[in-house]
Amino acid sequence: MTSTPPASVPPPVVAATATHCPYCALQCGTELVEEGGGGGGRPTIGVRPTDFPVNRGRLCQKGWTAPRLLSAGDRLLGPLVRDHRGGPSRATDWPTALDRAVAGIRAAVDRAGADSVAVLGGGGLTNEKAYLLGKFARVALGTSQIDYNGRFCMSSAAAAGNAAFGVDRGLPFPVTDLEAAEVVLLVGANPAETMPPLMARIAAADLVVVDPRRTPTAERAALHLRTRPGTDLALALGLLHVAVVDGHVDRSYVRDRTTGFDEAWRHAVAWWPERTEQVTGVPVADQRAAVRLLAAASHRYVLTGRGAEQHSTGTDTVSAVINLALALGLPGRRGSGYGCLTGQGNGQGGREHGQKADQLPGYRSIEDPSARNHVAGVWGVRPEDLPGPGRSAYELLDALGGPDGPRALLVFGTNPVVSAPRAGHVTERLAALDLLVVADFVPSETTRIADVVLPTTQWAEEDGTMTNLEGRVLRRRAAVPPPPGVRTDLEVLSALATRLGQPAGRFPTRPEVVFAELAAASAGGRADYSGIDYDRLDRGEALHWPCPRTSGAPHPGTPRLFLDRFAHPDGRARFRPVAHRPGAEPPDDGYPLYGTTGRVLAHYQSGAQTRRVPELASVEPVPYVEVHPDTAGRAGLAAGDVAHVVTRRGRVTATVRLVPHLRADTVFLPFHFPEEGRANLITNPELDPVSRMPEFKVCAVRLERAGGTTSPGPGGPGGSTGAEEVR
Ligand SMILES: Nc1nc2c(c(=O)[nH]1)N[C@H]1C(S)=C(S)[C@@H](COP(=O)(O)OP(=O)(O)OC[C@H]3O[C@@H](n4cnc5c(=O)[nH]c(N)nc54)[C@H](O)[C@@H]3O)O[C@H]1N2
Ligand SMILES: Nc1nc2c(c(=O)[nH]1)N[C@H]1C(S)=C(S)[C@@H](COP(=O)(O)OP(=O)(O)OC[C@H]3O[C@@H](n4cnc5c(=O)[nH]c(N)nc54)[C@H](O)[C@@H]3O)O[C@H]1N2
Ligand code: SF4
Ligand SMILES: [Mo]
Repeated sequence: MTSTPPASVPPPVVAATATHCPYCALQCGTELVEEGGGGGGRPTIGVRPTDFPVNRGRLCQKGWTAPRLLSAGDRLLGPLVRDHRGGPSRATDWPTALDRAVAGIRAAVDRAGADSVAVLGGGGLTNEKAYLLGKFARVALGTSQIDYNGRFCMSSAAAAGNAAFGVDRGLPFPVTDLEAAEVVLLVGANPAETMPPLMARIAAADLVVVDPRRTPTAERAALHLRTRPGTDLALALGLLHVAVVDGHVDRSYVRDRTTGFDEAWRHAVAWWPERTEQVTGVPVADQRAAVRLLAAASHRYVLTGRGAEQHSTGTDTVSAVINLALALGLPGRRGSGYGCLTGQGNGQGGREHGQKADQLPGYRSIEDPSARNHVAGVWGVRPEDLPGPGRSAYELLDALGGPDGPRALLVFGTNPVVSAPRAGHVTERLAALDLLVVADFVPSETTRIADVVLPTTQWAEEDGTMTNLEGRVLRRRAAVPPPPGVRTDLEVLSALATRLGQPAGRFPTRPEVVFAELAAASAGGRADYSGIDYDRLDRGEALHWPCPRTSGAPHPGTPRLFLDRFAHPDGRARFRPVAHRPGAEPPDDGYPLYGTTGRVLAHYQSGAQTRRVPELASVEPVPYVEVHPDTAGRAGLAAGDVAHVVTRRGRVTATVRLVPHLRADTVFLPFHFPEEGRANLITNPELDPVSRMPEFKVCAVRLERAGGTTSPGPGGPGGSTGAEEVR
């Protein structure tokens, strides 16, 4: 057999590789096929959807174009270092780059101890990477200072879900259960743009959509409740009020399966419909219609998205929504339920394996002595040597380079220069570090200011597992070899750990080996993966956690949680009594409008990936702001004008897009754009007291023409819109 076949022999038929889309939490099933020689000797890869249950032969345009990123023209193909902060960066070899990173880590530790080194992870990392990153921080660095971008994404829903049900899994049922839904209430979610194939799963249902904007999802709704931003908590209390007063509470369910209804009701009793209308802007008739629709159906679901959650009131808001779902008797019932639509590809698994400041693998608390014992045993360290909880993501970023804050930061899988709230300030904090190390596969706005850039493999070049929004563990499979010069994140972590004096065996680089260790570390935890292995996944078993190891027949996994009991010791779900409070920054004369932010179909997150895909970049090439025509007119702005959207924290430059269906008191900015178009230059980092989630979804803004300022006072922009309605 020769290694190079003669030219006359046709190339071997390459079998398709079954894997999943790299982007969102739906994790659509795909097959990758080699389509011949691409640029630079790299094969080009074609993608096609599979009949996987969440997508059944569909993909959104991000999924269709995902392979383009593998051959991005400016892909990082070798490490970069900067000899001094702010100086030019230069290409180097791996040993030099790793030595440089480790020298900087050691210098920070020598100066101020282990907590002077911090780690920021991401919900796009595979389970294996997220697990090894948490272990690296706690064991190799010995730091408590690790958190991840899921804090900006899922943390409020997770806190509320844990409080209500005793465990938090985005959807406690398979996505396909939604196909039988007659009614779906979507609170602050826009799946028509953020998870398009999901719309086919809920196509048969009447949708009730709560969103200040008439989104493509709201266009398809039977009922659109166009709330004032930041008032979903009041709306949920109001809907509970209607449900109780109009006699729709499922009394026997509340009696048999829950506790705390009376206390929750006491907080909703004063939210009669007229008051709710005044605060939320949702007409009384629509409140009643929404509850009636939900109450009349036998298969009904309530789902929340970031619009409800990314608030300083996010945890209480989700709790109020769950209270409504419990009163109607939905959670833990076949054909009905409550769920949160998780966001990033591994937004679910990413939060279970220990990259969150207060958690150890298996979704365990880092403060729980038995969890510490168990995990320390798996890691071969002493429990007393494991650090305690660290700062939450924004608090960590805010502390960087400050008197008690970390001096060095390692970033894996997030782009905070674009995606963190109050991004101008965060960028300054990053610049104040002594050392910034970033692992990525493309140049991001954060790699651009790093001292050491470590180039990594991408989804189609690596093996691993992801856990999708329904808690199902999925195999990511390598379809092409990585370009020479890049390493996997696992290899990077292992190389750093061994340079820091760790035994190599403690930081394995084979994903399957890491998974086996992760599974052992999770055993007995809330997210128990110990019964899952690559063989079972490769046989196509649909394994949803918890899936504990058994001595007899393998555990089948748990597609539906809570059917018999909730995860609290008494088996009951808990109503959580919550009272309304407004957002942290109400509009005033100087900043009379609500500013909110979110996503568009063509772009993903900070845009580091999708802005590099020509087919996507050309759909939405520039930052824009959605404005009601009347509001624009008052600010002297017309369609296509360049505007500044200004808050107390800074201003964004964006092109005006007139949207007649938008609330006149609200403007909307997508957050996918860099530089002066970063929506996060203006967002408010006020944190939810429980989840530490920042208030991405509402702050007080004013509009100005770029280059000239219009007077914002009474009668100025927004004069008769948001400000007065609120008062
Ligand atoms: N195309 C695309 N898809 C994605 C992503 C992406 O970046 N691009 N990201 C993935 C990730 S990580 C996530 S977290 C999900 C997010 O998925 P979604 O939650 O669907 O996305 P968002 O656009 O952030 O917010 C949803 C809606 O909330 C509305 N909203 C704003 N303020 C409020 C409010 O106060 N109340 C209510 N009720 N609604 C409000 C916005 O108008 C927006 O339409 O999407 C995932 N899918
Ligand atoms: N204003 C506003 N801000 C927001 C939001 C909002 O709605 N409004 N939403 C928030 C939410 S929900 C989220 S999830 C965050 C997301 O924001 P980010 O965390 O910034 O998300 P990404 O753009 O996905 O950044 C991931 C980076 O890591 C790289 N990357 C991807 N996979 C890997 C990997 O496996 N290994 C390595 N080493 N690198 C990888 C990508 O190339 C990219 O540069 O933004 C938050 N920020
Ligand atoms: S919906 Fe999500 S997982 Fe599916 S193709 Fe689009 S980005 Fe990928
Ligand atoms: Mo997210």
